[in-house]
Amino acid sequence: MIVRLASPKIAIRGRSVLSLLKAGPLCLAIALSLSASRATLADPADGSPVIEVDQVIDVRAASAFDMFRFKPGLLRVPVGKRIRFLNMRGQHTVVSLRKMWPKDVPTIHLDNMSDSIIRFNKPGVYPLTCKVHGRHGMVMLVAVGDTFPNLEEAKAGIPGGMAGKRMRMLIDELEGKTSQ
Ligand SMILES: [Cu+2]
Repeated sequence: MIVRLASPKIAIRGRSVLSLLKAGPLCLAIALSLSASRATLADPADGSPVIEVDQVIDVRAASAFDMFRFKPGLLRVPVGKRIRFLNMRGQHTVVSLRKMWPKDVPTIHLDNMSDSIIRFNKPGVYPLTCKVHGRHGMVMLVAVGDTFPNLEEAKAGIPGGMAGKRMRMLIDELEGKTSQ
């Protein structure tokens, strides 16, 4: 399988992935070739399978809130883990929720990428939304490590509307206030 950088399509605070690589990024995004197979990828760090997040449109859902989703909504991973973002159905994006994002970590912006890998190298909570469907509550939370230095700050930046509703549910789940 050919893996290539598609830096023109990925901008993290306006800089290309290649320039981030040179700068020693905290988040590393690699877009896989569109022709890449769906075969499970191995994490080069330890050979374990790369964790996958899908962006789904469930046409059988009773409401928009349930129709447009990241799957899973809450994802807990160890520091340094790679996450593969799939976008198999629909025109989705993966974008940092800036008001909740750790101040010292470059934000993420993937537009309509079918298959991308992002590595999270610092403990914390990383809230992501889809620009297109965020208003329906299409947000997710990546929780990296065992402690989350920016959690309280992130809570203060929870957006309104359906996105905020889902984000509060995810944070409650993270903090063990629900049993999902
Ligand atoms: Cu979407």
